Amino acid sequence: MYEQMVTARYYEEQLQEEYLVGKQPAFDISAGPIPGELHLAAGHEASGAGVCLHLRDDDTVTAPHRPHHVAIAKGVDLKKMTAEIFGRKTGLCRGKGGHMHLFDPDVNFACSGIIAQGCPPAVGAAMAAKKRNTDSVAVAFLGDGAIDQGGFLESLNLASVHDLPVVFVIEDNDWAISMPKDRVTDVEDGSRRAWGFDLPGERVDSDDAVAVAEAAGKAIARARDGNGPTLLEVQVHRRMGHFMGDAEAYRPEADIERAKQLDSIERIADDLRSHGVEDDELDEIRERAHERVDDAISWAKEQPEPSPEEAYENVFTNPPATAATDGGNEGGD
Ligand SMILES: Cc1ncc(C[n+]2csc(CCOP(=O)(O)OP(=O)(O)O)c2C)c(N)n1
Ligand SMILES: [Mg+2]
Repeated sequence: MYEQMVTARYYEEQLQEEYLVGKQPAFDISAGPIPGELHLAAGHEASGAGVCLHLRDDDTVTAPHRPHHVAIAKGVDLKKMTAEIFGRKTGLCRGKGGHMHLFDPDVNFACSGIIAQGCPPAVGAAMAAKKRNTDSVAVAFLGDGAIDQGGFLESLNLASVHDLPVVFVIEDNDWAISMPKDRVTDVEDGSRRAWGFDLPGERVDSDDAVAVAEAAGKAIARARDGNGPTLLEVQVHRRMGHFMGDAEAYRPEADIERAKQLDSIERIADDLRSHGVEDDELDEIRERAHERVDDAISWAKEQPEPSPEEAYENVFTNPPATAATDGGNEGGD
């Protein structure tokens, strides 16, 4: 878990630098090597590492718009994922998805920028696993801002009534963009949503990867053993703005400071030390993680960009009639 967590943190620190290239002084979201939005998950690492520790490649994971820590812990190909984020042709989705739309069929991972969108497909994957008589499970990650969405609530119901092997993991970072949680819901503990669907619900009230791993271990074993779904909520903290370029004028300084102090990585490192792991060993793990990230980023930056003609391949539309060229598709519908 420590290795996954330091990989994710360092990965995002590097992406942060790359992202800012060419975007300043006046913030231009489309400029630079990483065009578009970028939502960093620094401060969420305990949740991805603690849950995915129990998963196999054939288990399915869906994540929301803040996906990197989960993707890394699930074992998504780091090179192809980075190429995707840089919009390169060899990326997971040929450079068309970007950082919110990563899809890796080798490890059954997908994410989406639409809030709560990952819940119905996770239920579908769980239903498929059950019908095929396998012991694969599915996990849907979502944010606290998604717990009032219909897609989530309907997924809980379907999972419950069909006893499906699926676990829902709410990452509660107290914020949905600039909206504090208590202004949009009266349910302080999101795992209580489970009660209305006759499911077990549990909240892990700290950024503690070991506590997450314990709660997730029980929930995933329950799903794998054919005993149905569970809803977990994990307290995490958003160390950054909602996305890169967010000035966070709405956020009290003390809250930003608090998020930085509650560092799950420091916490797990202290845990490991108290169990006799030497600093040298931790350094070795960190160095190995950094090397892997540096390799992935330099590989991705050398990859070719897709050609403009490829824009209409593998999508559900044809080029507009005005864009038709010789031998091209004259559709427009
Ligand atoms: C269905 C839908 N509504 C609104 C948005 C715009 N939006 C993007 S992120 C976000 C807030 C998400 O908050 P939360 O689920 O708590 O995740 P966090 O960003 O805190 O990790 C919203 C409303 C969206 N992407 N999809
Ligand atoms: Mg949130």
